[in-house]
Amino acid sequence: MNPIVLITGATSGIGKACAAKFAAHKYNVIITGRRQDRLKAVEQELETRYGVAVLPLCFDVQDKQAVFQQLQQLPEEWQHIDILINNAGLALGRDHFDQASMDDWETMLNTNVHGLLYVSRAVLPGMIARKKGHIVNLGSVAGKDVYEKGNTYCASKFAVDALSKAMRIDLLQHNIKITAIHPGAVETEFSLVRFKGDADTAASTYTGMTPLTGADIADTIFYCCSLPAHVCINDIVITPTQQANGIYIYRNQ
Ligand code: NDP
Ligand code: 8X3
Repeated sequence: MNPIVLITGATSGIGKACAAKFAAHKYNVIITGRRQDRLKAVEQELETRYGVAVLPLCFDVQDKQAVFQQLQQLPEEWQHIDILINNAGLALGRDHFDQASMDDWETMLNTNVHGLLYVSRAVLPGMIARKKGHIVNLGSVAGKDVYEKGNTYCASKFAVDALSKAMRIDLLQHNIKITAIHPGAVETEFSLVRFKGDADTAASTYTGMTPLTGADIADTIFYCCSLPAHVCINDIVITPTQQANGIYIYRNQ
């Protein structure tokens, strides 16, 4: 039987690239997201191209009840989840602390932090029973250094960093690997979401530089998940060569 990976936020960007990478290596893939039409399209593409089984689950990771309802009622053949990739997440707005939207703050914290907590707790009992599993959390360079106008997005990713460390400690006894991946600029729909559909501002994020792609991050995650049972990569910060951290980017003139 093929191993199983569950990827949250697989309708776009890094999550979608991870789904393709793992499917190409004969994993059966559980893909999640809120956009049903996108899930259907990804499902069809993966099944056709890679001949693996795909289970699309449409829910909002902020909705605790929906998360547990969907993940506790998986069909028998999907219950043995080997790898969970907590990828669903977003930034909303880029504003000074005193001017940022508090609704945006709540959505970021509810998605990036609460969503990760709910999905992890829903998946963990099976991993604990089997004494085996690997959870990959998507942090960010924003979770390593705070930058101007990053306030609550940065805080949510600092929380992902802290939770990854905490999970690694508390789940040691259950033989569960925890890997945190902290990317710099990756060209996905991230900036379009952050700037609320303003395509010009979104594109300017990547002006004068060569950003990472979703596939770059998927390759890195797949590498971490392909290591022998006794090896765990704890933490990776990965940036474009033209980026030092969340603050310093060298742009071509
Ligand atoms: P995208 O916007 O391209 O993808 C985000 C994915 O998350 C989508 O599939 C979206 O699906 C899903 N998602 C968002 N909110 C929810 C929700 N409430 N419930 C369920 N799914 C949700 O961005 P990226 O691929 O770039 O981002 C993926 C992760 O990587 C995020 O956690 C982000 O913070 C992190 N990251 C991104 C970086 C970048 O520069 N791009 C750098 C560092 C970290 P749908 O809309 O269908 O629900
Ligand atoms: C996304 C990278 O630098 O825009 O997490 O915060 S950054």
